Amino acid sequence: MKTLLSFLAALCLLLPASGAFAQGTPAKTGKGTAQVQVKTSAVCDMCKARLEKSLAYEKGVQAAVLDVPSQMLTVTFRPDKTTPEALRTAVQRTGYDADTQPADARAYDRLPECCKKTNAVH
Ligand SMILES: [Cu+2]
Repeated sequence: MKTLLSFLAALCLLLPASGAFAQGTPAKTGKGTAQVQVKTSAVCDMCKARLEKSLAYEKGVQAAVLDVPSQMLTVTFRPDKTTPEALRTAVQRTGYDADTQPADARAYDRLPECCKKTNAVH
């Protein structure tokens, strides 16, 4: 598990510095924060905006950044306020798959055609 975590941490560093990190968020894995990566079914920039906004409203979330090409959502959160499970549920409620968990059907139905997971990343 420890190796997996360091692997994920290394991956994060390789991702382009986008949005939240560039705005001077303190140490990425600073005291009292943790990061989780969730593989989503997001396909475009609209999905990115939708997911990042939705996660930003979740309790305990400090930053949420989606990398569209890899469909990976990186969430920085307070482990004393929320859990990776709750964050994955929030992704599902927004209409996207979260790792192996399928999207909430009703939320998914409300997505515009271009955001359906039958589309390729675009
Ligand atoms: Cu979309």
